[in-house]
This record gives sequence, structure tokens and C-alpha cells, in this order.
Amino acid sequence: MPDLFTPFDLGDLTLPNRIVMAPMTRNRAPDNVPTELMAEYYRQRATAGLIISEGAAISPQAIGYPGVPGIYSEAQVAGWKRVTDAVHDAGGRMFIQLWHVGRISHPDLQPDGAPPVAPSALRPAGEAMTFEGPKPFVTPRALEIGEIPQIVDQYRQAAVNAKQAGFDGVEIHAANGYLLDQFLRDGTNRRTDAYGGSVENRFRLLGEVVEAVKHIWPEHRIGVRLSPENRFNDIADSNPQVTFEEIVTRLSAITSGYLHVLEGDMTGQSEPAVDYARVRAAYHGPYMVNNGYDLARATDAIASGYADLVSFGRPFIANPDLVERFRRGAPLNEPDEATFYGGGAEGYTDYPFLE
Ligand code: 8OZ
Repeated sequence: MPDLFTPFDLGDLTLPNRIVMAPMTRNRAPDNVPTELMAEYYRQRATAGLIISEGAAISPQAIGYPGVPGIYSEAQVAGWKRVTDAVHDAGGRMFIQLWHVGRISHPDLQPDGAPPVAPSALRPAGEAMTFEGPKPFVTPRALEIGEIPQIVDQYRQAAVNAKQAGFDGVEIHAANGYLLDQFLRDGTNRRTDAYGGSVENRFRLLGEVVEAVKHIWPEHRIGVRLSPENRFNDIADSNPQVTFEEIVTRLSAITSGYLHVLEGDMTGQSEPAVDYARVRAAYHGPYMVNNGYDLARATDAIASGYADLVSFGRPFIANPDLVERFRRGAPLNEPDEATFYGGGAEGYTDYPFLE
């Protein structure tokens, strides 16, 4: 029976273990350019089977928070190259998460102070994080159908840039209430054109992004992240089970990279309603699970054959040597929430290793 320490092949990329570092926004890239400190943070965590980077904006419009990195400029590519060199020198592997926040932004963060864009002009409840602190979300501008090819091309170009920056692959962020998820779920997508209405239409943008990225990377180097019932960022679907079984079936027909599923609801607003075994059964490729797994649950998920890979977020913030701690059954450091978003080395690169 496989366990967390059994290697796993993503095509020609062998992961030495099944313990993945989940993508996590840390807001430590002033001017949206990755820094030496970020290289050190990821280098410390290179014993992960795979590192997935924090979300990286595919364009200036894709940005939704201060201090998040991008992957659309030369300076960003150069910054990320220092990160991937550090991870590779330490024996690791790293994908970059391609991110567009859609309506989860604010004019303060947008080019020319414009409203953010979304499938439909529906204002999310809650507040955007701006340079001046939290401000209420604004009503986004619904994308014209003629603008969509440009967005797809920004994903394609970001995938090109990712290769130049030395990444081993890319993860397409289609979860957690950001742009691609805003298209997938019917609570945020009220379009009446080819990109709204049926699940087939709501899936269209994600499908086009996957196809565009497939021109740049082989399928096994492309992951997709979904979160069928996460309410984070004020998003919902009227029937997540039906919607996401169909989305996953459609994804399975066009790609064989890993599918990364954030199970449940980070906000605790909704009762668990999705049977993930059925979501899993709809996908033929590698399956990665996430959200609140500990060593015991992760081991069960792998041994039972339900999942191939498990990603860990908070445990990797506080334990750069999480793999070794799991191997030894050693105690874990607790993460300090006060230093999750923004700041410097404190709560970032100063968590202790074993010994
Ligand atoms: C928390 C704070 C900021 C961003 C996600 C990119 O949930 C995020 C995120 C989470 O996917």
C-alpha cells in the first residue's frame, strides 16, 4: 500500500513523496516582484514532494491584494528565476500558481483605478484589502465577450513566462472565488452568452485556459485547482455536486494533469454537501486533496487509493521540514496567524527545523 513517502510520477517528473506544499498568499513581494527572502522561504521547504507557489498574477488587472507577486513582467520572471534556482539547488520541484482575482480586487489596486472585472456585474459582500487597509468591495464590470480571448492569452503568456522563470509546471487557480471560479459557479455567473448559463458554458473559459496552456506545457505539468463548496470570497453554486461532477468530467476529457481539490468550506458558512468520492471518480488523472488534512487523515487518503497526493498549507508555513517531521512522527510548530500576510522574515523564514 502506498503511503505519504511513496514516490509519485507526474509523467516524467518524479515526486519523491506525496506531501505537497499548498499555494499560499504571503504578501511579501513589494511592487509585485519576488524577492530573495521569498527564495529563502521556498528553498527551506524544498523537501516537499512538490511546492506550489502562492498565487501569481497573470496581469496587472489580475491583482487583488498588496504585495502579491506577478508573472507578467521581466522583473517578475527574473525574481522567480532566483526562487526556482534556490528550490532546485536544494533538490526540490516547484509549480507556479496562475491567478486572476476577477472581482476580488478594488480600483485602488487596478490599472488606472478602474473597477475590477468579473463574469457579471455583481458586487461581492465584504472588503477588499488595499494599501490603505480594508475597503468595501465595489461592483465589478462584466467582461465583454470580445475581451475574453485577451484574458486567455494572458494565461498562455504567463505559462510561457513560467517556463522562462524555471518552474517545473503550472497550476491554474480555478478555486476560492477568483475569476475562473466566478465563471464556474452560477451565483457569480449570470451571463447569457456562450460563457454563462449551462455548466458547459460556465466551464468554457477554464477549458479555453487549459487548452491555451497545453500549447506551452505538457498535460502532466499542468494542474488545476477547484473548490466546489468553498464560500470564501462570497461565492456559491446552487448545486455544487452536479456542477462540479460535470466540470471535472469535462476537465478529464481535455487534460491528464493533476486535479487539486480544496474540500469543504474554509468559512464554515455551509454544511458539507458534496460527495467528493464522486468528484474523484469523475477524474482519470492524478488527484490531490487539501484542507485540514493531518498526518493520519492524509495517510488514510493515500492508502485507500482515494488520493494520490495531499497538499498542506498551514503546516508548511510553520514547519519547513514538514516531510521529515511526518517521517519521524515529530511534533509540529504552530503557525502564527499574525504574520501570515505581509511583513518580513518573522513568521516566514524563522520557523525552526528539527534538531
Ligand atoms: C487568503 C488570502 C489571500 C489570498 C486563495 C489566493 O484563497 C488565496 C488567498 C487566500 O486562493
